[in-house]
Amino acid sequence: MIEDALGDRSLVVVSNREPYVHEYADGEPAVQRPAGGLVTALDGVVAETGGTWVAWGSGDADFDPAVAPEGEVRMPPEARANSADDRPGYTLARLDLPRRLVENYYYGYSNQVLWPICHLEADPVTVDAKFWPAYREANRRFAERAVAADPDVVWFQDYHLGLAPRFVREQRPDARLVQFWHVPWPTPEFFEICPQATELLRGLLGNDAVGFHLERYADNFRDCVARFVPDAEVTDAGIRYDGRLVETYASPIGVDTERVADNARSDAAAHYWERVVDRYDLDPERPVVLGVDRLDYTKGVVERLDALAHLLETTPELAGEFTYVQKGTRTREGIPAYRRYYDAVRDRIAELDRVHGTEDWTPALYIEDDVDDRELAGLYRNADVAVVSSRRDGMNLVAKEFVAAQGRPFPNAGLAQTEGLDNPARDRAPGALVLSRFVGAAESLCPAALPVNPYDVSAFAETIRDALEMGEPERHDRMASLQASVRGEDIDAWLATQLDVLAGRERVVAADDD
Ligand code: ADQ
Repeated sequence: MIEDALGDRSLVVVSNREPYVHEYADGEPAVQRPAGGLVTALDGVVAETGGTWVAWGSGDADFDPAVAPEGEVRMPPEARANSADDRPGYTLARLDLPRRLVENYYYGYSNQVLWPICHLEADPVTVDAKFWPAYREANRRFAERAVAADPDVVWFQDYHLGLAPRFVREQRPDARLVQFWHVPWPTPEFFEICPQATELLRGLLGNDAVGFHLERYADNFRDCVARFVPDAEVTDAGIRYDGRLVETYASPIGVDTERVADNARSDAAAHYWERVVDRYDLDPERPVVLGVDRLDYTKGVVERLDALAHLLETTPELAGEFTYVQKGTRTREGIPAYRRYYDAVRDRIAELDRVHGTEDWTPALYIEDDVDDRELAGLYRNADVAVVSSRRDGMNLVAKEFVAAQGRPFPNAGLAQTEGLDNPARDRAPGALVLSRFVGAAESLCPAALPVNPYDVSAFAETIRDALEMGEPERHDRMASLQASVRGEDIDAWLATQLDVLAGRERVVAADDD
């Protein structure tokens, strides 16, 4: 697929995060494999082209002389440099960024200015005079390293790299540059609070194409260009800027549905769930409501816990009838708003348990285990209800992974028949999904997923109750529809579109069946 798309053109992928991290374990550098479908999928693409992946080297052993003194290492780990066999591989080019730069470009501009603005959150926006120069400097370094790889095609990932395309364009007017923006793009009325609105847009217009999950985000981007870049002309064919035509496109990201379904059926998934049941003394007959989130204020975890508290206050007969399991991951802890958010989540969970808990029942659990994909799938498959309640989210892959993990066909015979294992996963109906209207995934998953406005506490509480009370036939019907959507927009479909765009090929848009 990749060879067809790019031929012998060389590809350079640029992202803030690296696909493999070297960390010291017992004093020795050890490579950590990526978790999650996106990195795995991109890893496969770059490996097939034999190209270069430029990223910030964040691991403490990344620059160990035994690993990569100059920051360059052959990846994936199995691919040996100059190997006689033809196993694919690529060069991971790690940038050794000074701590101060990382603080101001990553924890600063990227995550205290751009992230909240893109998610329509004005309050957490914090502008420090050091942030923007650091963002420029970091982007310049990413761009320089990309140019050094002599690329024909450069593929930038996400909002940390808004200026790099322009820097690369200045040195490589002939290269094809494409960027995928993984978070929403706000309306001009909101984007104008960004002090560097115009410069940032000019940076992105260094690309030949800029991709978003939804058409709506691409429309917002074009509206922002029309408003803030006076010398750009927004036309139906694209944006005319600097003598070039910049295309925008929408391409909803998805998950590797087979892989997630296999993970959910694995022994590791069953074992992990068994451990959770034992550790917290969960009653196997009591339904589980699940939340899986990075503890980011955009994810609406606090709103969800408030809705659960409201539900128990207004419907006391539900006491003891379910357990809420919050799988959390701490994130961006260098930023005060994130540390406060973590505390707020923990406090609310403690409060729920204090106010509503009894000797036989703990209403809410918090799990912070470092889980792999299979263990995570074990949580998904054993939940009766999953709640994704982001205040705003570009797409949200947790919702899609939950759907894919419910397996097929139903009822899930595979789980019950896992050999040699007293598998605690019940042979039962699939879980129900409660989904915020404000995530990109809602466009394809609602109304088969029960839609909620996370700000509407009483309606949210009622929807959780509806999901808990949903009968088996309805669970099957809804899940069949959700699975069709998730399979139709999976990671392969997303990658195929990206490859077409990277290659500059005409894309064939599938005709609607009806
Ligand atoms: P994120 O904000 O990180 O991604 P999301 O898409 O929900 O949000 O999750 C990404 C991955 O993290 C998923 O594969 C999930 O399995 C994993 N994950 C999340 N919480 C976890 C937890 N507590 N424990 C273990 N794993 C966890 C950004 C955008 C999204 C967009 C993606 C991809 O914010 O809107 O869907 O990029 O484009």
